[in-house]
Amino acid sequence: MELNVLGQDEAGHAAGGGCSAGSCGSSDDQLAHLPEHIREKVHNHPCYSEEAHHYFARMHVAVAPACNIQCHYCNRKYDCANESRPGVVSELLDPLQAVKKVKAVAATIPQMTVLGIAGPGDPLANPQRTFETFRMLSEQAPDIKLCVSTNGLALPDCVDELARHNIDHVTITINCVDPDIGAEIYPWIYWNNKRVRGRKAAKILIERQQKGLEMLVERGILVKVNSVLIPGVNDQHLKEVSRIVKAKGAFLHNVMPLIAEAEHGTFYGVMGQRSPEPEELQDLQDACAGDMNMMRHCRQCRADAVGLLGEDRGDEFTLDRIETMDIDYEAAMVKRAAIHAAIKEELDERAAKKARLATPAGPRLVGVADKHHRPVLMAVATSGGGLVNQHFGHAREFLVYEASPAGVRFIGHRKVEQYCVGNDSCGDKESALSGSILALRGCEAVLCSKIGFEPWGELEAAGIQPNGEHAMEPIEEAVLAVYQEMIAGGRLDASPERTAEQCLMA
Ligand code: CLF
Ligand code: SF4
Repeated sequence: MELNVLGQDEAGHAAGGGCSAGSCGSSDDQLAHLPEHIREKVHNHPCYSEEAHHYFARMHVAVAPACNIQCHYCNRKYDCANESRPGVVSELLDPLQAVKKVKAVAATIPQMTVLGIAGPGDPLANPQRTFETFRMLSEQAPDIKLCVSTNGLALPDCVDELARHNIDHVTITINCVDPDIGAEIYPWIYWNNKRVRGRKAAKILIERQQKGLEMLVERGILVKVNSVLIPGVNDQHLKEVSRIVKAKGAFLHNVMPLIAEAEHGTFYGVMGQRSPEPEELQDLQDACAGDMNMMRHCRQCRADAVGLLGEDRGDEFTLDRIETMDIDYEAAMVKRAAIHAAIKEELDERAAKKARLATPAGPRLVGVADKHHRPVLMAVATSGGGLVNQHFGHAREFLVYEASPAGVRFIGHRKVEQYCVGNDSCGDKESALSGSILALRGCEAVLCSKIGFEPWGELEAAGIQPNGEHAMEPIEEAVLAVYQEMIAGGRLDASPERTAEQCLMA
């Protein structure tokens, strides 16, 4: 079957998945200033480059069951396909099974560029299984980038081994740099064959994380820092974390919301610790953004996630299914290289177009409005490729963009229950729609390829204007166009002496 750059067949069915896109701290514009060798490392990594995550997929293999610390937000389960959060997997794999699965996925989803090991425990607390997997993959599938995510406790002991296997993307989860705060997040660590508790444990962990970060930066390995935003625990403190990790050379900071539900059985879930509201997360990300590049498109993937960020195609690659697949990886690499080249061409074209639009001679993408026009949040339904290309009823998440006189920027995503699930159960539909309206609070428009009469009316009544006029257009251009329409329609707080047309030409 012929695949286009999105891995879609001629009928438009998403062989590469049904996810989404957005703009994060490492969007195309922010990559432009980077040295060539760094751009080369991040341009097709869906987590390190916002632009890349419109096109490229990642996968995780769950080869690392054990952990050497306990976090109050974690409860590792092995058989819960309905949960989507770090630490949860359906099948634990040994290294041989993992390599087979990676090759099967890479051959089926050619835009999968990155293999990450992220659990369900800590990869570096399982060094034999983790490095055996990396070793085999670097030999058998050299076209795949290798990536690892760790709590950092064992990191200083593993940096040389990571460098040996050409692993040039490492994520360290750093929730604090203050042991008193750490003692509220980590009840214990396992250190030198002993369980260490409280402040002393947190102090050791923090020192190991910071040392590991410094060692990786020294070796030129790109480091992303993940931090879990825990309201009332480290919310005020994370700006300091951001400042310090940036000063030490971390490439990107990813502040993620705490997931704490009683049914997950975590300490925080059971104790009723609340998760942050989207506005709290955005405010903190904005506050940290002054210090460093922020990632805003993280989907808090499962430890066995497969596909574009936000989608999970793991069911297509269960152990029994991959056993039946006959993979010719040499041939797959040829096809993968062709698709990667086509994606690169498309990305270059988009970047060139964006640059043209930003010149004084053309209509400007930024600075389109009078400074008196207030910012507007808009939700977008997309199935990838950076386009407004998804039916409202098919969306499982919406991307949220802010349009303002300063331009268009990605804010984050909001998960929803799919409205159209192929049955006529009005009760289900009603509750899915009211859930979506609640999730989209604060947004004034929702852009999608199509939308039914019924949800249209209810969204409008809730103050969210549905818009299907920009189907198949690039997201940022569509958001900008709707913002301009709002200005022209007098819906924003415009300066009375200037028309929208004048603002656009300004
Ligand atoms: Fe996986 Fe993490 Fe590598 Fe990405 S995920 S190990 S850096 S390949 Fe990405 Fe998923 Fe967020 Fe992680 S969206 S949870 S940041
Ligand atoms: Fe769970 Fe990861 Fe924390 Fe270990 S480091 S307890 S696996 S969240």
